[in-house]
Amino acid sequence: MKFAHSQNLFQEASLHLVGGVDSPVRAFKGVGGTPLFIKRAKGASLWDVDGNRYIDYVGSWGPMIWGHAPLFVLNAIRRAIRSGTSFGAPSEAETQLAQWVKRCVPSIEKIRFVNSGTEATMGAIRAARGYTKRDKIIKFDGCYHGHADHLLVKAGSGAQTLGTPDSAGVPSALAQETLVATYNDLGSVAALFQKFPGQIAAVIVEPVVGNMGVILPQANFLPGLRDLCTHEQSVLIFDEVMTGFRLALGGAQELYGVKPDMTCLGKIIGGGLPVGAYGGAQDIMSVVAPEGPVYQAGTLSGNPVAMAAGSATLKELIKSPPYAQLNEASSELMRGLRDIAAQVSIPVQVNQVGSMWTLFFADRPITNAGEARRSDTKRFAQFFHLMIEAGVYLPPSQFEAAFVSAVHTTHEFEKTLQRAEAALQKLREAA
Ligand code: KE4
Repeated sequence: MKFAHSQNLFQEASLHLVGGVDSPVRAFKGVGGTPLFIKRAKGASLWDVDGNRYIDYVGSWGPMIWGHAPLFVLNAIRRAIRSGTSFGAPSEAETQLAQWVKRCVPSIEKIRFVNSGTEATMGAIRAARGYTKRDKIIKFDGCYHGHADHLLVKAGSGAQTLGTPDSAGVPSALAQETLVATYNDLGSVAALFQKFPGQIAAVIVEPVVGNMGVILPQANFLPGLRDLCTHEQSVLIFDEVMTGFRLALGGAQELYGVKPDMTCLGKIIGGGLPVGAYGGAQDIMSVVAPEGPVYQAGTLSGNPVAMAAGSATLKELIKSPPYAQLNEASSELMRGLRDIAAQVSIPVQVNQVGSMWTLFFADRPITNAGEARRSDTKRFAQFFHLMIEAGVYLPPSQFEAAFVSAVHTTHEFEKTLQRAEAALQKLREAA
């Protein structure tokens, strides 16, 4: 494969955009080499500017559950855009998307749309702090909730990839209000509640971690968080920006049967356009302006075009839920990857929930961030580039989730496994 045009474009981009990108993880720092510039995407495929075609398992980091550019979303955008692009005033489209979300996520009684997952978690935490009149929050080592100052503490995803889980530029006075526990370790959470009684506004968690690679909640973990927050009168916030509408219509809270007090959403609910949302129990959400004293605003929040894309996406998920098929197809792919790695005696851990998965180059189970950090990121980088050369586009970091869409076919899975086998064999030979 040739990548000359991507290389030229990256050189030019780097003169104008910080690091040549608009989001750090895209810069391939976690795997080395030059990022690919994508020309177009359709279904399960991407084409880069050099004309190379890839089976895409990034799906724009989660939104593309129906694959790229599904006609029903493009048509919804076309219809909406004829009436204008933004009004900065209420539109029926916002109420429609709110109704679709509430129909699928019953724990959400009131919702606020914003423009990103970061804004969603920022809003949720400010509401929780306003509601409880407490300042401290608990997050989990390795979880990523966007780039708000108080959440860039032991953060996963791009922050972990770049080795900056505790970002520069975050005042220590602020970071001190963020307490860090260990995912899947209820004792670490109870200890913080014991140490700071009556001071913790909220616990925010990725119910299934996607931002250290995929890490599954152990049996008692989410119910245990629910009990602790109820007992301590702290707000339990599920950050379902990635898992919302990905794992089930009702997200991880439906899959695991645990009801949070607040939920953050993003990615899929925008159908590929910028939409985030936070919502929850009426009495908590009533603290948010203009009903209450917690301020949060946004010029393009509830944008009618983005709302139309989100509604078209959710309507199709409600009409034809793809989850059983996604689970079966993804499990099949995971079985294939495990078998191939075993055949070539390369130790891997394959973590998967539904259509979210990660192949860790590690010889022991990965159940928290510390264990994920022990993965062989060098070997992951080698595998990543071998798969790129073979036309398979994986997330450019060991600490990210890969995604299967509802339009990936058996043919693509077969090609993926053939190419993974060749790549893993090369790694074995090079060992
Ligand atoms: P955005 O601000 O990027 O829309 O959402 C932040 C966010 C919040 N919560 C969770 C669970 C998330 O996964 C994210 C964003 N995910 C990353 C990928 N792991 C976005 C990709 C990027 O940073 O470029």
